[in-house]
Amino acid sequence: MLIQPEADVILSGPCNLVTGALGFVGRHLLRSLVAAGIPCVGIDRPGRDLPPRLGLFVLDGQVEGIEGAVRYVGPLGDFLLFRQDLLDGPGLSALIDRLRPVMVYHLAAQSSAGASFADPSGTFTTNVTGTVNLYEAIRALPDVEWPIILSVGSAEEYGPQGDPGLPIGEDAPLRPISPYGVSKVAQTLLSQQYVTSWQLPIIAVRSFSHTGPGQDTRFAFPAFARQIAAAEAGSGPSQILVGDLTARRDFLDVRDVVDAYRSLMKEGRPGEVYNVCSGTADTIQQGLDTLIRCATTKISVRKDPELCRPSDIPILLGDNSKLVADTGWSPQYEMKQTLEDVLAASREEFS
Ligand code: A2R
Repeated sequence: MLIQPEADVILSGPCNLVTGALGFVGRHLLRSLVAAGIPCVGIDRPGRDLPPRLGLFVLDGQVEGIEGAVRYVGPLGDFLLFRQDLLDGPGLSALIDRLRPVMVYHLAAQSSAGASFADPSGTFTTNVTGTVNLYEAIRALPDVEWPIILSVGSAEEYGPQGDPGLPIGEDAPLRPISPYGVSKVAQTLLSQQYVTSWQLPIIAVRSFSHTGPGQDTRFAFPAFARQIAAAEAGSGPSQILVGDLTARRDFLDVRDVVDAYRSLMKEGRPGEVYNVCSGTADTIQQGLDTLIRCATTKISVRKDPELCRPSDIPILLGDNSKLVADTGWSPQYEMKQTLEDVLAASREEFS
């Protein structure tokens, strides 16, 4: 369906750009930005079919007169989406030149540490070359028009720190042990290099684990929740498969992560790195127990060695005091609520 461009309104003023817009965090971020009345444009790579629904947003169709754009509409407002691969440097530059965003949330990535062992090269290309292409596209704009950029890195950059190094502050040594972690170290260092060499206003974050409704089942809690929901619906076995449950992780709800990103765009200091984390760590077992307690049918658990990584970090516990001091941010969601929402989203699939 072709629609008339009210979309012009989005493109004619200062917009916020979200890379990786169709991903887990991108959807939650767009919902938050659109609800605040901010004109938003997302980009994500071409290839797969566009999802007809993204949370509260519904795919409305191509936008007449604006090549390559589709529009998602929702009760709180709309956003435009361009299919653009970050690895296509010239295409990306042309799009950035056309959009001239005032803020760029750079989320696009191969985002799974586990998957990075099977595809280290693809992980590196996407996370490092994709970031270079984005920064070069932005640098080509007149410097008075440079947007503030948020580069999203990961706690996987820290790797194992040992007990005396906990909680992990931003100055901790970087000891990544997955291809993903190494790629995110490179992304964060590149961000700092662009600040130093060119004064591009980039704020870097290292985000610890986060979950919430809509996360991919490559990640532990959505994978458990989906199996539980399938068992409840009689569509799957009551014995669920799990990986290593002993790892301790510092978990946040994705909606709190989105709030932290937005706060940093307002109050954060370009050139700085910020941990985004809760400051507490639980085992994956504890989260699984919470999900099982919420189940309406009896669930048993079997360990599947295939689900364990070749190397894993025993504990990631972050220090969020820099983020809190600079922005006043504090998390709003209890982990129990988050996990109930993850399970509720999985149940919808089977209803
Ligand atoms: O791989 P796909 O087809 O699912 O698309 C992902 C997209 N993406 C790209 N977009 C443009 N050009 C590329 N070359 C490219 N490669 C991947 O980025 C996906 O739609 C999005 C990332 O979403 P998720 O995998 O769901 O990640 P999530 O959880 O939203 O994480 C956001 C950021 C990432 O930088 C993570 O490394 C960090 O937070 O934890």
